[in-house]
Amino acid sequence: MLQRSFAMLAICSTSISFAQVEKPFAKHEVHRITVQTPRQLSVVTELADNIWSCSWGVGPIDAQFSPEKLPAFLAWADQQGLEHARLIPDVQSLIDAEREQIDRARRERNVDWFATYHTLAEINARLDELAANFPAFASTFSVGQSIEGRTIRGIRFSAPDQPGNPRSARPQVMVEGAQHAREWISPCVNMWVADRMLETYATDPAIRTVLDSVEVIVVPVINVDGYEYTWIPANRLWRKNRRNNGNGTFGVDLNRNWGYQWGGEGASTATNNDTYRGVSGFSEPETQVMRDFIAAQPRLKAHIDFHSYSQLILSPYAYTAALCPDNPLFERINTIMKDSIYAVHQMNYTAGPTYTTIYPASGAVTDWVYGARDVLAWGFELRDTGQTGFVLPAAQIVPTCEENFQAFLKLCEFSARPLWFSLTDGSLPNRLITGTPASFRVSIKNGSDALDPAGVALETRTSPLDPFTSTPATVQTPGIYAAAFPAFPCGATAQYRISAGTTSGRTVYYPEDGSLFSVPSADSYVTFADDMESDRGWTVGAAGDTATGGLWQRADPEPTNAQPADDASPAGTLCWITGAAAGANANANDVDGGATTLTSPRFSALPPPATRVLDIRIAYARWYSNNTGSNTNSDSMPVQISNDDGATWTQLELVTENAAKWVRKSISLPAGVAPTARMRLRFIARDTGLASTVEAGVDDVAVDVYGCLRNADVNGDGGIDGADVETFFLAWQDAQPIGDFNEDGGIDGADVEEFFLAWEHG
Ligand code: 0X9
Ligand code: ZN
Repeated sequence: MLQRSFAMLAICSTSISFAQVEKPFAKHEVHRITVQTPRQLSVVTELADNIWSCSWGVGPIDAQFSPEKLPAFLAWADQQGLEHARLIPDVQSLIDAEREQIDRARRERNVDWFATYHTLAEINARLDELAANFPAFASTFSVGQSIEGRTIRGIRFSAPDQPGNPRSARPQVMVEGAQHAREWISPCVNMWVADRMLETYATDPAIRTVLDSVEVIVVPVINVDGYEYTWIPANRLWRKNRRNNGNGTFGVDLNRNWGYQWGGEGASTATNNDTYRGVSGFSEPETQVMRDFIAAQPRLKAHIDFHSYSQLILSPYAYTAALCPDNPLFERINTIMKDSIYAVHQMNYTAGPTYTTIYPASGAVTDWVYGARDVLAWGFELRDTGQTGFVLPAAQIVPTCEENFQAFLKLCEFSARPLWFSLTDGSLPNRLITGTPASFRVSIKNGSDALDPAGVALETRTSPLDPFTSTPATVQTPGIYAAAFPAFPCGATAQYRISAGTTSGRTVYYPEDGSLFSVPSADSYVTFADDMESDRGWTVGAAGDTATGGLWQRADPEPTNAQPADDASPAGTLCWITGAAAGANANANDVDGGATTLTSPRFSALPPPATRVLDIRIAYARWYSNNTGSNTNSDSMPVQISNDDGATWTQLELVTENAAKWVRKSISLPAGVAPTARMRLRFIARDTGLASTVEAGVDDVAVDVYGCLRNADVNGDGGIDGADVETFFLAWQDAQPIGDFNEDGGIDGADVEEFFLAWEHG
């Protein structure tokens, strides 16, 4: 065995045999620690040998400890009552296994390029090979030089010119990777993008469509010096570039060095820190040449910066919690990409704005690409979720590439669209209320074409047989267009779409796939509404309640990290809350010792007479928190409805979501619960089993019956008159279907009563 490894060393001089080097990370453990205070965060940073997740705040953080440093950490964590779990028992064994796998793959011939990890030289050789194999499609380029003088290289490719479709007019999509040296899976995914698109263009119609419509630009390794450095096993976990900071420390975090909002939150001024931002924005040659390269791409529409690990899809901004102007568009594409990843290997990637989804980070590439260049930009965190972290086993290279390639393809499809539509309100209207004006708002951003702002309209119809009615849309705020829905008869379902003209004379539609949105129209009857500003007769306490603290009270809540600072209503201050006072900490006035039940006063959910009910909705705003302190997520809050004054209850939902905000729910009355005039709603906040921090709130309860007055025009002649009375009574006597006017399955006196009520209404 030893001999064999010496033999390998002789053949393959660039490889460093794992047997020859020391084992600097032997028995190093990685722990996930949930830090609760900034002080705890800085203690963890001091006690750890290396931070794996460069988090700048409270919450989970992954940190590596040597056997020498581990005992001090464990003792301190116990003393602080800090939650922590061991993710990796021995970092060295992962690195050793990785090295053995690389050596093995090199010994075997004809192994797939993606079966193992590759050096910078191998990556560059593969770029040249691809360009040589597909000269009509691909060419390599040099971005510029690193601080140690290495060349940052890339490849660009698209289908050759076609009639009316020259390459020079196609939108561009860019991917890049390895700003962070140790995140080895990142270059793999970049290389997969180039490899798969070029190799399968001829045989895969989906790839053909994409490469006929966009140009792809790939820069697999930005931090060339750092990447090369990590191929020495003892440096495997290096993150930054290799700048000599002149004080004995090395490296600037390239993803903190981009010059848009540089120097803000989530970056360090300390040269030895893994998130050291550099002396100024774009102080590093690597970010300078990348900046100039990106700025020189005239039709760049979308950009992905690949990192690892955590399985995240991160949209701007990273430097602030404020949502970026195109957040609705990002959310739409985030969901499309997330779903396309999941479809491949059922892997969950969490998507959202960077600041809130991972942590604050200023000087990140995505903020510059989006903020300074107005190009849609993402940071992806690839596999895994901490089981192996940066040292992802080679067996996961292909599946990771496969799933992220699908997200990339979706982004290419999106980039090729003439205009980008998204819902400014996050979702479609789920109902139009007759007599209440409603408008549809949509955000439109230029994609590969440009919008003609005068040419935006809402097109509606109620039947496929009808022509569309067009209502012009007007600009609300830049990029956001609104158009009023015309009036629809109660019970009709409106079908609609947005049409938009482009400056090049095209008309494009949203939905883009030729389908239509639809929304039912109904009358609305609010039978109960309470914003909790006055005492409407809610009661606290029910049989079985044993809570000893944190009982429900109607109050203005005091903020903690588990409890809101305000009620939910736009106007007003009061809500129902478990233990309104903040106390010494979040755990001081939460629910303790069992359940506390909040029960509504009696209310009606009955429709007005002669109404055909389409839906009955129970709406409320709720707060729930069970993810601070110890034994997180060990509790839940049932929300239940009764139609017999509280004798029996049916569950509407079991709340476990720690949303950290008020969540508005609107839930249909379950089919098995008939509406009565003796309805009640209740919320059971509880701390059961393991003691944990539970805070709950309720506000803005409303009960809405949606329906339409039954149509007394039973003979269908368009008028409501004596002839309808005659038709109804004949049908009623003969037990014909029309006689069951209230549609309850029987023909009886109630039908007569409802018919006359409806008839009188006209
Ligand atoms: O801290 C970072 O730079 C990234 N996480 S990592 O663990 N790979 O270091 C996240 C930053 C978000 N990425 C981009 N905005 N590009
Ligand atoms: Zn990274």
